[in-house]
Amino acid sequence: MREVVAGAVISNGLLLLAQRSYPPEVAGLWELPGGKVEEGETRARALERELAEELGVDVVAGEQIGVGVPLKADLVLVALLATVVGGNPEPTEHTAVRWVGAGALRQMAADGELVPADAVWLEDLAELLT
Ligand code: 9L3
Ligand code: MG
Repeated sequence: MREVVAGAVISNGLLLLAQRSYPPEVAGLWELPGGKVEEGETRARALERELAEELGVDVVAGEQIGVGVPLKADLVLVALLATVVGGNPEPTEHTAVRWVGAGALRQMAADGELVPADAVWLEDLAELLT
C-alpha cells in the first residue's frame, strides 16, 4: 500500500489551504498540501519534504488527524498536523494559498471548493480551529 500524506498546517488558529493546479478534475479546488511518501521515508519526513518543495516552508509534522481516505486500491491519503517553524508559504506548484478559520472552511466545503478526498476531514479540521 502506497501513501499520500497531507499537512494540516495550523498557525494562529487558521488552517493553510493550497489551490491545486492539476489534474483537470481537481484544478481550482483547495487541499491540504502534501504528496506521495517515497520508499523508505516516514510519513512525517515525507510531509516535511513535500511542504518544503511545494511551499518553501520548514514544518515539523505531528499526529495524524482524521481517518485514512482511500484514493485507489493501493493508495491511501493520511493527514498529519504540522507546524511551520521557518518561512512563509509561497506556492511553487499550487495556484494560490490561503489561511482559513472554521467558518470559512465550512463555507468552502458547502460550496464544493475542497478536493473531495480532503472534505472527509471537515469536522476534524473544524474542531481544531475552534
Ligand atoms: N491528494 C489528495 N488530497 C491531498 C493531497 C496532497 C493529494 N490533500 C491526491 C492527489 C493525487 C495524489 O493524492 O491524486 C498525489 O498527490 P500529489 O503528489 O499530486 O500532490
Ligand atoms: Mg502535492
